[in-house]
Amino acid sequence: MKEIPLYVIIVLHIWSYGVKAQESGKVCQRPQLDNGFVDPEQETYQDGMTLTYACDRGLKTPMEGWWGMIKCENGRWSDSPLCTARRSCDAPPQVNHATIVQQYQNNFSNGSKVVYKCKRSYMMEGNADIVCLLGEWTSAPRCSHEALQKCRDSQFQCSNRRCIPTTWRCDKDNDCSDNSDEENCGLGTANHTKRGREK
Ligand SMILES: [Ca+2]
Repeated sequence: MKEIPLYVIIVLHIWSYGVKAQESGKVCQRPQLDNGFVDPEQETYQDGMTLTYACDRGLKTPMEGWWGMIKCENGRWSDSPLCTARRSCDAPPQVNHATIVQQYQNNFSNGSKVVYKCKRSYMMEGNADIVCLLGEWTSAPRCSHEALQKCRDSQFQCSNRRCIPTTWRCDKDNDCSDNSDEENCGLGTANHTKRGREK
């Protein structure tokens, strides 16, 4: 068998050493951070190193403390550093015909969650829980009785889905509470009143 020349062996050694060195210590580049500063400030960071960062006056990191922390993990940062104006949320939005299961608070920290529950005979559309993400709540559900309530033949369905007796339509009384029973009443249909009649 022909012997492998010495220079080939040397080149292979150098090459494999280089690959190993690259694999074991992939460095991270300095992360992009607007409105804040990193510490320590370097161009590259070694694998496994933790970088702290802080935000300019009035801005906050997504974390609870003043400082944010990210770690260089094999060439990638564990998270993107971020400085935003707010991270906590005010009270969650009110949803008609729903209650919030948790106790009321004035301030909700980033990542906190509240759960809505529709009142009896109302059905939920959307997710029951919403999350506070950097000062904004994710979209809240709706509670409607649309699907549950269907009027009988002798009834008129209001735009708000309430059911009223058909005879209450076009009688100059707002029985639906959204006045939809008094809309589109042609001439001559609204000439009776039910004053004095029990509703
Ligand atoms: Ca009416």
